[in-house]
Amino acid sequence: MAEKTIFKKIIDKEIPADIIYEDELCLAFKDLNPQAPVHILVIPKKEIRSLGTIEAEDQTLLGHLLLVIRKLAEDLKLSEGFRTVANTGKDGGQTVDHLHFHLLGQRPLDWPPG
Ligand code: IU
Repeated sequence: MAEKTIFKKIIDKEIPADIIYEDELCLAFKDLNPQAPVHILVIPKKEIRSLGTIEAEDQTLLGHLLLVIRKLAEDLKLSEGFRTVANTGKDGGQTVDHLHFHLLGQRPLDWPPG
């Protein structure tokens, strides 16, 4: 068995996280190193490495994650806008090999990224 990622350990409640939303398919928790006043990570409970490895069977799950992001943005009153990022692979800056969407908001965000 491969070593569990840190996010899998959070899903399994082996290590703590500041969880703000959970359902049968996903989990949302505060990023430990926030880059904006709101910085949430939304992750599937299913072990998917990245957007680079999603399959057709994940279609409903992926749509669910986006709807959860929209709901969280609404609950967190990000009415001026927000950014959703999924870093993928080495060049994408991915550091944890479990699919995650960053939800960033409550400040104006620069573009393009570095
Ligand atoms: P990335 O897209 O793979 O670079 O994002 C990983 C994020 O996970 C990053 O923003 C970290 O601050 C965050 N994180 C965390 O919230 N808790 C942890 O234990 C670890 C990373 I390791």
